Amino acid sequence: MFVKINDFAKEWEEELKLTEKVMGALTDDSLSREVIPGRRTLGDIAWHLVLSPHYMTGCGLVFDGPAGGKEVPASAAVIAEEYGRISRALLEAVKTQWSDDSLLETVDMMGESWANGVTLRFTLMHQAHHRGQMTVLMRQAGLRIPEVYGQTYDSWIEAGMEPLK
Ligand code: NI
Repeated sequence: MFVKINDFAKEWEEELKLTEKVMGALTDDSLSREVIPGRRTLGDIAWHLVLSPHYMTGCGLVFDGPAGGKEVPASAAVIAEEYGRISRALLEAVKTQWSDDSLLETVDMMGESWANGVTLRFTLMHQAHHRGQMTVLMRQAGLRIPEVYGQTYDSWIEAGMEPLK
């Protein structure tokens, strides 16, 4: 869990930039790529990452949700733009509305009592989880994957190196 606002802020700033790189590589056509037929699409997962920071309002933070509500936009650019806005709105709300003590306060989350610092950690990990799902679907959709935590197949090739298997 996070016990210092500053620690969360530093990690979230880095992570939101990685997520923005992934969101920025989406195309409108790729949004309909499904995990398996009839299940979540790449657009659904991307929009889930736009919606989910707003769940932190359940812990008492106040900031606007994404424009358009739960409906997944048809435009990859709109999804990327809304992600950038809401991820920074969450950061700003945490920095201006909470103190380090707020991170120790508990709130009922999914039937359990969670400290706000735990919920922030969950939010960060949850984003990384779905971002990983996105990069697989993006590769399957023929898109170039940006580097997230290391080099990609394409960047190995461009560096004149043998891609790792
Ligand atoms: Ni989720």
